[in-house]
Amino acid sequence: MANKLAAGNWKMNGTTAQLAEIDALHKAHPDPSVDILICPPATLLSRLSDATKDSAIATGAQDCHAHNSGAHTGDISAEMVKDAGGSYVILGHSERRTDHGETDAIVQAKTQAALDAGLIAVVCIGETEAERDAGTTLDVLGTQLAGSLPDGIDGNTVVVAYEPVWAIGTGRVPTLEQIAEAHDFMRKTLADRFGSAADDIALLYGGSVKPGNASEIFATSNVDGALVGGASLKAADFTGIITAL
Ligand code: G2H
Repeated sequence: MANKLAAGNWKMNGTTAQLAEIDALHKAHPDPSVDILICPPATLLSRLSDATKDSAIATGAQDCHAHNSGAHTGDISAEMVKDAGGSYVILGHSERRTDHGETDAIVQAKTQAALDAGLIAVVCIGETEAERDAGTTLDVLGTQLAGSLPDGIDGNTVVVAYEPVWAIGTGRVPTLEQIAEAHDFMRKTLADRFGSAADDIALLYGGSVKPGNASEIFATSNVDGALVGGASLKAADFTGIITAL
């Protein structure tokens, strides 16, 4: 298995002043055995990539279009992410699925575009609170995995993030048993479809990860890292999470 991955998703937060947190992150000398990724708003990707290019911190976008170019006002393509210095792209985040009506088929097409451009796709899945209450969590995760991932992927091209929708930005975190159940299910589902190529696909947990809960989450079965929103905005918090990995 590759290094653990600490991925920061800045969401729609940060203007140029936010780049100071990267200086602070560099100065904190985070654990070199942990891969670090920051996905800022698209407006900061080029500058952030320049600021991190001689460091171990990778950068990425929070979305890309399924096409490389064309009349798609407001969108950016995977090639543009790559050109701006990014090496990853988050796809299918629940906020994209909810706010922009992204279906599994759209996420799959975007993932294929990302792979074609040479990016690593961080594909997000997760159940709503109603789905968990109805006892359909694993069915939902299975459907999202089947529909969102293209054929032919492996650990060099895709990372999967489990983000229960009800845990995102809420401060609520699943029990360790619930996280383990979801991650064990994802590992088996990926192995059933992709065989040994899936062995190295990193499985991230995301949803209200903080320095104070990171250690126990990272010690959970089949958790290979975290996708972190709010706590990635401050270098001190993010360093605390990296240190816990
Ligand atoms: C889940 C996560 C980052 P937060 O969306 O993807 O955000 O850590 O703020 O819950």
